[in-house]
Amino acid sequence: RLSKTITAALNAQMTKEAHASQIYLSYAAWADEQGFSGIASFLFRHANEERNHMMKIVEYILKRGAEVEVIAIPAPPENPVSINNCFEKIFEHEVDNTNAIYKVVKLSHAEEDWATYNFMQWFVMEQVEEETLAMNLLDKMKIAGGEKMSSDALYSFDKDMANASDEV
Ligand code: OFO
Repeated sequence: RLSKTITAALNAQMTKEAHASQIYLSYAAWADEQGFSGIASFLFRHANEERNHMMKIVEYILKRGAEVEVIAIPAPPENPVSINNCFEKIFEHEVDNTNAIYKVVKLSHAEEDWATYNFMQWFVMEQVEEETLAMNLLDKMKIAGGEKMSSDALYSFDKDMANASDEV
């Protein structure tokens, strides 16, 4: 059975995943408005992924017979100022989320809740994927000039992103 602290931590993480989904959603809409439909499509797909992460936690809490608490999702941060900045913000957010996940892992370890500890390992590995993905994209942009990327380079980056794999 899930303890009160673990239930609260999982609910908080569930809301964090929903928040991440909203962040991707808002950046996707922003990218689309800027004319970058490929990047927008990548970000919309990722918004769905984060929602799936949220559902994964909801299902786990329910499966363990504990209570799911759906609360308000904080508003996403301000829009990025450039495509490069967009992925920098995404990377920072993913690192932040990794730290939040580690806290749940730590807590489940401390409570010797091995089922939750095991459940959380999927998220640990998923964060490795997502941080690497964001880092790779930032590297790609860096090679193409980073903040000073030419419109040609941005154009082809956007085109690539339309069909880019969401996995590393
Ligand atoms: Fe961005 O990943 Fe969820 O956990």
